[in-house]
Amino acid sequence: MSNIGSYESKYENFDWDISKKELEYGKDGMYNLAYYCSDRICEQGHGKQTALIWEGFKGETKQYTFDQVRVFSNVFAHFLKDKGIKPGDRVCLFMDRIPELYISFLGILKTGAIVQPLFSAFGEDALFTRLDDARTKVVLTTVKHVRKIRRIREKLPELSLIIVVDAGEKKLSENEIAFSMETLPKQENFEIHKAGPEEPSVLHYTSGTTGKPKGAQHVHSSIIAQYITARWALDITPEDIYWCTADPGWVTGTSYGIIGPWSIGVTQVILDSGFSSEKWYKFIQKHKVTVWYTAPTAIRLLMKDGTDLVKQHDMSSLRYMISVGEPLNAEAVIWSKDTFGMPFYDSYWQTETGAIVITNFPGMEVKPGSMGRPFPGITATVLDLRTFQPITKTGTVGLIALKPGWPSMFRTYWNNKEMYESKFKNGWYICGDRASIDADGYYWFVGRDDDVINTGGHLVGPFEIESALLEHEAVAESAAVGKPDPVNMEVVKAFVALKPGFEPSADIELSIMNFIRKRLSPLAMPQEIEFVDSLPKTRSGKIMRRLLRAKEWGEEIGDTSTLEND
Ligand code: 6R9
Repeated sequence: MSNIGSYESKYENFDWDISKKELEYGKDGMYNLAYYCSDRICEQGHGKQTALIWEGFKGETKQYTFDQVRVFSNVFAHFLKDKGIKPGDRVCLFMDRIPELYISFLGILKTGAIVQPLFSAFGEDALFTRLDDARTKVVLTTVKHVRKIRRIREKLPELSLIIVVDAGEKKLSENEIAFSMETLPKQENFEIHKAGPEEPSVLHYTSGTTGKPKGAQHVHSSIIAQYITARWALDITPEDIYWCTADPGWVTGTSYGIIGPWSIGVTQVILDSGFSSEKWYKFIQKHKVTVWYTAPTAIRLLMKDGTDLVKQHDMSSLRYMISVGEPLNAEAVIWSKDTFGMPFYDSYWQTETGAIVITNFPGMEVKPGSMGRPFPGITATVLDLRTFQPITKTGTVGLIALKPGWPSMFRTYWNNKEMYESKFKNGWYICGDRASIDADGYYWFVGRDDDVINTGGHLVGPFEIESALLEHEAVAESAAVGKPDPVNMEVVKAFVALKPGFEPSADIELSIMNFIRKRLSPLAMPQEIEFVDSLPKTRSGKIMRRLLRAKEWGEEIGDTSTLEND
């Protein structure tokens, strides 16, 4: 199925130069990543290939070739340059997943400005914090979202321009400009800013466990890692139809929703619509999606709606399916294998790493519940929790750590060098997650460094408890956190959302407890189950255990600006 060689041979013989050579990265002194995602594909003779097939929530569609992406991104670049945008200026993208979002991303980079993508669903506070921190100069947005910016504009003296990309004839406020990619004169040429490989490209805000969100700053040469991981870990070829379900407000939606795939020259499909299992299956069927990159929360929702629904659609185009963002429960891997005839492959990485770093490489044996092994070119380990030295004993839980130096690694946190430096210990970058490594070199995720439950001195990961809960027929979603206990310091408390057709009751609770008792060690057994309608999640679908935990401990909740339900 896979078109990639064996993991071992790739890992041993790897050099980032392999990626540079394939991309011809740096030819004629060109390091600007936008060039490699549009102009270069056209120069190679693939300008007529479809780059983007877009479907809106009403079912309307639009389609663009690589040549149109090149020309329209030039239109954006000219426009921004005419308005005085200079290399290094921060330009924010604040819109739904419309074609302009993907195309202007490249247009902004072509000018040498730094692109700052934000979720369009952010409220004013979330928006303000990030625009203020980045000292953003321009926001590109739409009629639907411009009001939120108007309300905070007074407090943002450096925000000099708001560009509304779908304003048409609509009347706008002062210092707002209507723009239309399709009606402005086509721009065959634009002199792309000759960025150096280390010049800033993308600024992605990520919420930590404490304090304000931090801007992870990436550079143009990140494409070296994004290209080769998209080729090898996502197994994308130019012949595929690729669907990444992530919003570019989240790093997955840029690294693997724009840069990686378009540098390969693949056709991408985008669905700008909320989640619905049926809609998703219909979308795959209609566009004959071959490679599908999504997240565990979505997979669990698909599982909830059952296998029959899958069988009612033609899924035969699918060739490879990958997951990211959260632990992929073994149950989901097994379900996908049974249902689609192939498992979801897990991939692990972070906003800070810019690209996949640990993954189930195609062709590699998948161990359900494991994240896989380090991507070629990545030196990974787990460090002892106290000494920060690599752990040599197989199966011992430690901190996931990476040897700095891979191309897509963030270069700093915007305006926060101190926080950046605090992420390094003994020459390792500390990811902030805990895992163990088995005898075959596979990584087994335990939890966020701060999510691990310490009960009576025993470390228990929420993942195994949640996986056990999910196997019960009534459980749709679950989260396990530590709650205070006078004897054991912490005991496990589980939050559970039930599937439709099940109501919370003492009987269900007993049935779940009895069910998981067989699967968990006594230490990991929840002392309590609380039934909830849904779990608090970030916009990228991660369960915010720290919120549930903070409530149990009566602590401050901290930043919740990426909460899905706020
Ligand atoms: C790409 C992305 C990073 C954090 C990371 C970890 C969790 C991501 C995971 C995973 C278990 C996986 N995470 N992938 N946990 N298995 N395959 O998600 O970036 O939003 O910065 O989150 O997400 O905790 O540290 P980001």
